[in-house]
Amino acid sequence: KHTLTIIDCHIKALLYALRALSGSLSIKLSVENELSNEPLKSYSSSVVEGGVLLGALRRLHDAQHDFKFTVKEDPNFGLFLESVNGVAGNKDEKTYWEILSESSGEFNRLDVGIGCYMPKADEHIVLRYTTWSPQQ
Ligand code: B12
Repeated sequence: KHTLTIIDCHIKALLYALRALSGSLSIKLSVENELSNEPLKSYSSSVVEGGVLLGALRRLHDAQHDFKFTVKEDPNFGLFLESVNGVAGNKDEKTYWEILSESSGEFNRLDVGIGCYMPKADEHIVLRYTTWSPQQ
């Protein structure tokens, strides 16, 4: 078991070095559902330097069979994240996927959508299924 842990560490270090060489950034992605008791899911993904969050979601989807998402094009603001892992936002129920960035336990909403936002290295992005209030 000990040897396996060491090998695991080396593989991680190697992957990290390869990503740095190819100009891609690692990010952490969490998916949480505020409206159900479903456990939080965490993934890691990567995006090319200067690339947008959509790229990290696509890469994750291609690599991981239990992560899927759909988008809808808005004529003014670009891509709207419509559903994650089969759960879709709904106008009548006022539910949607909120996109946040977490740092030191503090959560901040992104000020643009997935087609515009450029993640930083090692950023923790949170997709949170929640409801919107009337003033939002
Ligand atoms: C209400 C609102 C919402 C509601 C829409 C609910 C609904 N169905 O009515 C909810 C809460 C869902 C929402 C979510 C978000 N929003 Co909003 N929203 C608004 C707001 C205040 C008014 C929109 C509106 O009702 N217009 C009137 C109707 C008649 O026009 P409409 O074209 O049909 O409106 C649609 C679009 O605005 C769309 N929409 C709303 N927000 C967003 C965000 C993105 C990225 C996209 C592609 C579409 C989109 O939903 C509306 C209804 O279908 C605008 C501010 C503004 N100036 O427009 C921000 C605004 C559009 N939202 C913004 C943002 C950033 C977001 C989020 C990314 C925030 C986040 N970090 O989670 C999320 C989207 C996440 C995702 N899943 O992709 C920004 C977009 C900036 C940009 N250049 O990308 C704006 C301009 C506010 C701002 N200045 O920060 N939003």
